[in-house]
Amino acid sequence: NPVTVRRALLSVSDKTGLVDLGKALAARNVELVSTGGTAKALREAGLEVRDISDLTGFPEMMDGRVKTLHPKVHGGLLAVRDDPAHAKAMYEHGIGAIDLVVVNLYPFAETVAKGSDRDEIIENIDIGGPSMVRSAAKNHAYVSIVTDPADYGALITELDAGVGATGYGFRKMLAAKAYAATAAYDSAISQWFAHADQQLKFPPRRTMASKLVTTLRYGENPHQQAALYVPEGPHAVGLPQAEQIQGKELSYNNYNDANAALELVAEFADGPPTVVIVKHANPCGVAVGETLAEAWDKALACDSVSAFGGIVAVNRPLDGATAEKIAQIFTEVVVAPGADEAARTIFARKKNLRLLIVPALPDPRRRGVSQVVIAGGLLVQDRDFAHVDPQQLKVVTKREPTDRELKDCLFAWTVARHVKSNAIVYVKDGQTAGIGAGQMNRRDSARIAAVKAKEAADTYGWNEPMTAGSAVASDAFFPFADGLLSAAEAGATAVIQPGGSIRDDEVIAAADKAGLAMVFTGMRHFRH
Ligand code: 93A
Repeated sequence: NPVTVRRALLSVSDKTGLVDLGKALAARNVELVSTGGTAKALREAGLEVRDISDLTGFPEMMDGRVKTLHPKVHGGLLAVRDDPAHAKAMYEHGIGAIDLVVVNLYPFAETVAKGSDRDEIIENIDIGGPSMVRSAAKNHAYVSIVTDPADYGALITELDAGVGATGYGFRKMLAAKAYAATAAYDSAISQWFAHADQQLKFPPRRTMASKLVTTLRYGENPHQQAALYVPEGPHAVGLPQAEQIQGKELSYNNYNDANAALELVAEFADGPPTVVIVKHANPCGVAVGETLAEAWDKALACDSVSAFGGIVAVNRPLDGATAEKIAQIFTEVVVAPGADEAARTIFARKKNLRLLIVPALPDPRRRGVSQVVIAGGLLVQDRDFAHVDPQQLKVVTKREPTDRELKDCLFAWTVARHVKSNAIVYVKDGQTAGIGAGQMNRRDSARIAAVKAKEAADTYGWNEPMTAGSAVASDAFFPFADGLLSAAEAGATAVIQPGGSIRDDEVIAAADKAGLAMVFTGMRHFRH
């Protein structure tokens, strides 16, 4: 059922493409109604606009907090037009139908990201915008709701095809997109609330004061002295708070590697049984399974050569079956949030294996600072606490990832942020299939990961490497198509990466040509 668009309500924070859209609508005899800033921008371009306050009979008030929250707006959006009772209510209360809503919301995430203070962040929680979006989307039987400036062109095309009217399929597609937008918006707000209290004043006037816990046998090399400290203020729990059940004293490298394993496995705190194997601070196998024992087998299969002498972390108390499997290869350290009697008994046979029980897994989203000593100074930064909201992923290819691909993409993305740059991580069915770490160019990382996957296939006698049909993550954008193409060659069918290269178009075209599904995260996770 086509609906002719006679009146449009425009209220946008991001004014990209607004004037062109306003002109196109005006040329199609659509009445434009707008809120303050939007009306101003349209008027300055010479367009005729009706103020929202004229429509509601109320001024915009309370610093703009109440602009469109009014029955004349929401009645106009929500009325079921062919319901006589609704039509009567519209008539009695002087409510006019609104056929099109163009809204994008106060830039909440951007306000947080630029380090604004609490008041400004709160002020950027949009209430009226999402309300209109949700009203219009609910009533998509009659109303078109556009929330993304990228859809302005499609809207005009639709209007022209329908001689001034939109079709049901188009409105329904827009409504689905609208609810995804408000869901992502609220999710960003709720994430901020979860972490607002931990927000640090940056930069700190002084760097963390710490107290000595213990000296270590030596540092990264035997000729270096070393010691372990804990911060004096509030801090996360981790290895310094762990109980060592057995094994030799931890070395400097053990701490560094075990911490890498612990911080990665903590990403899966709420997930299924997960095992991480680390070597030289890089993961060489990560997997989830029905049981920890199954996850161990899957993690080991990624790179069983590197796993020798590795550091293992798990996301739940260790059981005997898993301990038995771990004990079959030489393992330096095992970190777990618990271990049952059977596991302890099995490990007791391995005198040198260090077993550490941590009181809890550290929160990967906690705020904090990281610091690096440079000649003559100290580089201090926020720890990399930010996590991409899966709802904010942007599909950039013609093909959308399947559910399975998307799941593997997110898994690969989580692992990749814990791999030294340049990081390339292949994942298939909740199991790393190949990891390329620490190379000076991205293509080499992609190649190394593929070579390792081939070696694993040879070791296990598989017909094809696990990279066939995998998802691949890249910690930073592909600057050229070559890295992506070598991933496709290795058999990857889905890609997750930040995007943002000046050659994105080239990379997307290459992905389309290879039939890949690709999503952009908009967030980079370098780790050096
Ligand atoms: O402060 S609000 O939550 N209260 C409202 O009633 C309201 N109506 C629209 N925010 C509201 N908006 C938002 O204002 C829109 O979502 C849009 O982002 C922005 C546009 O304001 P302006 O046209 O003044 O630039």
